[in-house]
This record gives sequence, C-alpha cells and structure tokens, in this order.
Amino acid sequence: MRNLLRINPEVQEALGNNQPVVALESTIISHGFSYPENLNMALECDRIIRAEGAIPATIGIIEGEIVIGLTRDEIQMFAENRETPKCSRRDVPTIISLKQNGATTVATTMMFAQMAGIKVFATGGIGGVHFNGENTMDISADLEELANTNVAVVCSGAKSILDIPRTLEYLETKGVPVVGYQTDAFPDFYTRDSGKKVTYNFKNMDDLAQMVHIKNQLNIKSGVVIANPIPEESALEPSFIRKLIQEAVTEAATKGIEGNKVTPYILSVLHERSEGKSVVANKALVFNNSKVAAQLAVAMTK
Ligand code: PSU
Ligand code: MN
Repeated sequence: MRNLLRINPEVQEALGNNQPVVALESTIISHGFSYPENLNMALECDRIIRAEGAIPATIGIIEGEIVIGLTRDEIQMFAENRETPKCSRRDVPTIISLKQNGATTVATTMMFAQMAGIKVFATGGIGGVHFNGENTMDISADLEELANTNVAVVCSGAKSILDIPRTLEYLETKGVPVVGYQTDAFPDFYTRDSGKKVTYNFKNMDDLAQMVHIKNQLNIKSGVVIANPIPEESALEPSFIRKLIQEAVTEAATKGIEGNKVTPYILSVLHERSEGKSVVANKALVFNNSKVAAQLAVAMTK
C-alpha cells in the first residue's frame, strides 16, 4: 500500500515527530468553488493552519498516486482543472489503476488520511442523506466512511441541501460521535442552527481533544463529527438561503441530475443565485474549520 502513497516530506517529518497535521480535501477545490476562488480558498486554509502551528496536508490523486500534502502547483492544478473526476471510495481502484487524477471527497480524504496517520481533517460540510433519499437511496459514502474510519472531521455540519434529521439518524445508527465545538445546535452550513442538536457541546479545546483521544484509546473504529458553526457575522439569513436551496434541489430533480453530480450542481446554482453571498459564507466557514481543526490537532499532540 505504501508504494501507492506519496507523502510530502514536510508532512512526513511532522508525523514522524508527533507534530500536528491537518488533512484537507480536493473535491472542495475542483468542485466546490469556481476558479480562482477555489485557489484562494485552498491557499488561505493552508496559511491559517500554519498560523495555528500545524502542518496542512491537502489530499488528492495525481496520475494514480495518492498524494498526502499537495504542493502549491498541485493545488493550482486541482483549482484550474474543474473536470478532475470526483473520487469517492468506489472510484479509488479504477482511478489508481488507470493512473488518472482524482479529487478526493470527505470519504476518500478520511480514508487516505488514516493510511498516512493523520487524525484531524477540516472541510466545509459532510455529505449525507439527500432529500427523498428514502426513495432514491442517495446517501453519501461520507457517512459509511465516518462509520469505519478513525479520523476527526471538523465541519459546519451538513448543508440543508440534505435531509439533516435522517443524516443524523444514520450517524447514530453507525455509532459515530456527533459533537459540537462551542455549539448546542447541529449547524447547517450557511446558518448556525439546523433545528437539531449535537450530543454534547465541548466549550473547551482540551476537553474536545481528550474525548477524541479516549475514543482512540478505546479503539472505536468510527470517525468523529465535530460541528463548528459558521461565524455569526458570516451566517446567511435562513429564509433567504433555504428558499434558494429548495429551488436548486427541485431543479436538480427536474433536470434528472443524479449520483455524484447532485452536490456540485446544487452548489453551483446557489453560488450563482445568491449573488456571491453563498461563496463568501462558504469560504468563511471553511477558514473557521481549518483554524479549529489546527487547534484540535495541536491540543491532541499535548
Ligand atoms: N459539501 C459541501 N461542499 C462540498 C462537498 C460537500 O458543502 O464540496 C463535497 C465533499 O467533497 C463531500 C462530497 O465529500 O461533496 C459529497 O458528495 P456526495 O453527496 O456525492 O457523496
Ligand atoms: Mn450521492
């Protein structure tokens, strides 16, 4: 397996010295924003993580190699190349055997982070059960990965393009801890409160790190969802964004958009119709998650 992984020397050194490392995904770069916003977003996450004293490791597949810690030029390639296939767990063997490039989702970023020994990952929002999922069975592979892979994922909950109550039920069934960092509410990405609760509100970073540490000691094989709401000043007006989401979800269904195209399609519609507001909010929450993930990674090395 090791010969399929290429770990950036800086990341390797940090891992070897038990220094804090934070994984980042590449689907959010290729499919979450347009160019050059995606490039700026990725480089800013890198900077924020370093400022907190941790090492960033953006993950992606390049010519069949799993890269842990993309260089600036490689990040640029994922940013410019928005046709890079989205690579979830089921796509991994095909993309690697064909020596293609693949943008890693939450699921595959977790999978590869675990292979490399990285324990903390920052992203925007996790995938989940889609609306009407009880009929379409469109349930993100992110949820199964969270059930099976031991990485702590700092995120702003899940977008309200998803069925959040069913997403939380799924995580409960799979035994995945869903906790808040300084929040009682499970956030829904652009807004701070989905109407559902987290199981516990960790107010203090050392306490959160201790919980993740205990989970690792117990060898519980799942991930952890650490819900970190969008900063108050960047949150969108709930009725404004929910209306746009409803429109986008309906439109996706009417147009027959299916499978792994659904999430990127809805995101791009929101970015277009919100006059850029969703892009600004999306960036703000990703930055905040990068910061909190770095603080968690630092606390976990103590
Ligand atoms: N949620 C977001 N932005 C994203 C994604 C999710 O707010 O860009 C991406 C992540 O990479 C996530 C993937 O893992 O979409 C989920 O896609 P699907 O629903 O097809 O599993
Ligand atoms: Mn899906």
